[in-house]
Amino acid sequence: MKPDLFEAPDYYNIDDLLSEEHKLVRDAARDWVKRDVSPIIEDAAQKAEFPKSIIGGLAEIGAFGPYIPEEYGGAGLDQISYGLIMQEIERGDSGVRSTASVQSSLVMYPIWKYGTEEQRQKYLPKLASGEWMGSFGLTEPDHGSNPGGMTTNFKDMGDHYVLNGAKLWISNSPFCNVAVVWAKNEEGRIHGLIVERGMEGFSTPETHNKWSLRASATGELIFQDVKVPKENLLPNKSGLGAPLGCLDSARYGIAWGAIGAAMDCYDTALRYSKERIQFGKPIGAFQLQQKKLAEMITEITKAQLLAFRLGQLKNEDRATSAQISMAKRNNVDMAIKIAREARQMLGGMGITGEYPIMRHMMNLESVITYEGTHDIHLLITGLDITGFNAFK
Ligand code: TGC
Ligand code: FAD
Repeated sequence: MKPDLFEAPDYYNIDDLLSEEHKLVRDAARDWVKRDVSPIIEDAAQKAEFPKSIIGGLAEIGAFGPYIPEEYGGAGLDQISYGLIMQEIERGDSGVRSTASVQSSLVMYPIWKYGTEEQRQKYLPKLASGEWMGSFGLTEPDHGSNPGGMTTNFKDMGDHYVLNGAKLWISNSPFCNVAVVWAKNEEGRIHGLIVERGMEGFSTPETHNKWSLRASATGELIFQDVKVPKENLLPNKSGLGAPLGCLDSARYGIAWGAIGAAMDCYDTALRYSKERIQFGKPIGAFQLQQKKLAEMITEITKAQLLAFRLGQLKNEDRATSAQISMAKRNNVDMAIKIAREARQMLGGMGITGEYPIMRHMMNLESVITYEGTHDIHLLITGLDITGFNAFK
């Protein structure tokens, strides 16, 4: 892969809206991605291997629990810093951002918000340092967009629970030490359980042959009569709203992360357009290529403003789930369209691993599907503005 010459676009001087702390956090993540992710990521994606060597670096830049209080090992940052970290990591690769999103928003967040003090003390510091890695099991083979239909279940055996069922498409599953698993009790109420690797009957087979998110490990979580200690139930929230609350935090991070992938594609295409000569001049001098670049920077700028405003609302605890859905949907769609246009601008070179664009483009096919598909988020906006529920 070519050396990482990335220069971040900031067409509307959005940096002026950031605090010194935001910029320090952002720049540390940016430098780390350039130094430790860019040189290895293409090879990892080609080999379809999660690069475990980056776990320590992710912890150091605060990507594991950016907004979790410092007393539990988190970075204690605000929501805009969290977003900026996700933006920078996804500028490197969506799969790396996935690993951080799952660890922070889908594993640490529910333990912090719905867990006991003992659970927080036991798990959060180890997850923040990367000593332990987590996964989040909501999706099942027959229940993706409709997680409320899940069949994974647990029974109360007096001094422990017995868990049965299967989860599919689970990021980090093949190497996770702990999994936050959503399952129904005998009354059909959804609860979160912390399942640890090594519990008898718990297995995590890897899903192979992905064309997308190849540098992230994806797999299953299978539970066959797994004995789960009673103290591993998250007691402070139940019902579908509990996992969906975690998704709000992860979807918000994705709204920022997608900007990173788009910025990388735009920056690569812009540089290429100035260097690549056809018909005696740089391709960037042709109006059709300028149209592509001008539309890209316009869409990136709009997405940056959307994410920044949403971050302000999140900091004030005023962001609604529907607002988060809109930002996730818009920004991922923006990024995938930019990746497709940018790839074309590089001609044949665009399909090679010499440049990051095709990898981003393929990754974004997962990002537009997970954490709620593009269509599901549209229906969430539709419900919010009309009051009519298209899911029922
Ligand atoms: P519905 O009846 O609307 O709601 C059930 C309960 O949940 C509440 N609720 C929420 N709470 C918090 N945050 C949200 N975003 C919420 N949305 C709804 C709701 O108020 C209700 O509460 P209560 O107290 O009345 O019971 O549920 P539904 O069954 O009709 O489904 C609604 C729908 C389709 C929007 C939802 O299920 C959905 O979002 N589906 C998409 C599924 C999804 O996003 N799965 C993601 C799996 S995890 C993943 O993809 C990780 S990828 C990680 C990575 O690598 O980055
Ligand atoms: P389906 O729900 O079967 O949807 C198929 C199509 O039907 C989609 O286009 C959808 O938009 C459409 N559709 C569904 N319902 C409606 C409707 N009511 N109206 C209109 N259209 C509809 N899950 C986890 O729990 N944890 C993870 O860590 C995780 N990581 C993932 C990593 C990757 C790489 C991928 C690809 C997925 C991951 N997922 C994870 C699962 C992801 O959240 C689901 O794939 C996603 O929610 C969609 O579910 P599905 O694949 O079953 O598609």
